[in-house]
This record gives sequence, C-alpha cells and structure tokens, in this order.
Amino acid sequence: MSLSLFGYWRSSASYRVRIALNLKQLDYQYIPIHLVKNGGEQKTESYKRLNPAMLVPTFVDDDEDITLNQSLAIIEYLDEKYDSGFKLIPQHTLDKARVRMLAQDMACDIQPVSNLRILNKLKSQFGASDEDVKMWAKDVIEQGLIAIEKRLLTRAGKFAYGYSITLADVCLVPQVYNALRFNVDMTPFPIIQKIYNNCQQNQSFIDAAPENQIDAQ
Ligand SMILES: N[C@@H](CCC(=O)N[C@@H](CS)C(=O)NCC(=O)O)C(=O)O
Repeated sequence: MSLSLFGYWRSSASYRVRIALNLKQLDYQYIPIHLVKNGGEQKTESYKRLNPAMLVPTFVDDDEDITLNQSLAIIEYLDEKYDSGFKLIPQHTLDKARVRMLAQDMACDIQPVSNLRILNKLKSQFGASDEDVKMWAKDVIEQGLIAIEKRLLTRAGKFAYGYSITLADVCLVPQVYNALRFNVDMTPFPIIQKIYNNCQQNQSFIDAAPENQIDAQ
C-alpha cells in the first residue's frame, strides 16, 4: 500500500485528511505544496494534473492508481475502504446525515468563503486591506460557529456527535484552529471548545496538527 497526501501545513482541508488518515491508522507520505511561495505551488502545471481546481489536498494511492480531491470525499472513501482504526461515518442513515450536516456546516459553509483565493480576490479586485480581509474571515467563521454551537446543544457528548469520534470532529478541530488564527473570541462557544479540547487529547489529532508537519513555518 503506497498512500500519499499532497497538502499544506496550515490548510484546514489538508488537516482534516491528515487527522482521518491517522485515525484510520494508515501510513502515508506527506508531500507539501506551498500555497504562497512563488505565487502558489498549487498553480503549477504538475500539480494541476493532480487537481485541476488548484486546491489542496490531493490523495493518491499509487498501487491502485487512484487520485482523489475534496477532503470529505477522500475521508469517506478511506472510511469505507479500510476497517482499521476509527469508524468516522456512522452506519445508521439518520446518524450519518447528522454527522455529514455538521461536517458540511464547516467544510461547505465556512471554509470556502474564507479560503486564501477568496481573501486574495477581495484584495486584488475590490481593494480590501489586510485588515479588511481578516475581518471578513473572522466574521464568516463567527457566524458559522454560532450556528454550530446551537446544533451541538442537542447531540454533542464528549465529541461533536455523541461519544465517539466522527467526521464532524475531524472537521471541527481544523475549523477551530482557523478561528484561533483569525482571533475569534471562543468564549461564546463552550461546547465547541470542550470538543476541541477532548479531540486534542488523541494522538491522531496531535500528529496531524499544522505545527507538527514537515512544512510548518
Ligand atoms: N472543498 C475543498 C477545499 C479545498 C481548499 O479550499 N483548499 C485550500 C486550503 S484549505 C487551498 O488549496 N487554497 C489555495 C488557494 O486558495 O489558492 C476540500 O475540502 O478539499
């Protein structure tokens, strides 16, 4: 088995897949793609062959000639294909939908709107300052977390959905990392904070953390 992940230390989508690979106890090679250096290595011809959307992450299984993009699709693939480690997607139809709902709150409604290329566009096309784009990202994250905190009230336990780690936690930890990066005040989000802290006790989350990657700056 020869698995690789092309990612960037601070990319929340790459962080999700690193957590999932660790929780599934899968060995993989991590190949850094610098999103800023030289205008962004995600825009090179060689990387575009792996992901025409010019985004990280990309997951590759050389033995099976598989290349996948989109962190949630990669994680669901890993969870279905490998029985090892944690089961990240519940079996029951409604549980599965609720876990995906939480995951998509973060991966579809928060992260894309505060992604690097959106922030760059706000600056280059609409004259936003560095301070403006930081406020934009902070606001988008805060609005998203307000909704998630309310959702978690009903079904969170030790983790985002009950008492075992799921895809929702795999998305929550990188999202909180981003919130902290943009100086979001986390005091209105006690449940999110509790889950974040519980996840941080797990070695798979620790090993996947941005500061523990070979390309961390
Ligand atoms: N929906 C995609 C999002 C991928 C994405 O937005 N990646 C960001 C880093 S988190 C990226 O590559 N940004 C580079 C850019 O904006 O140029 C996924 O979940 O994999």
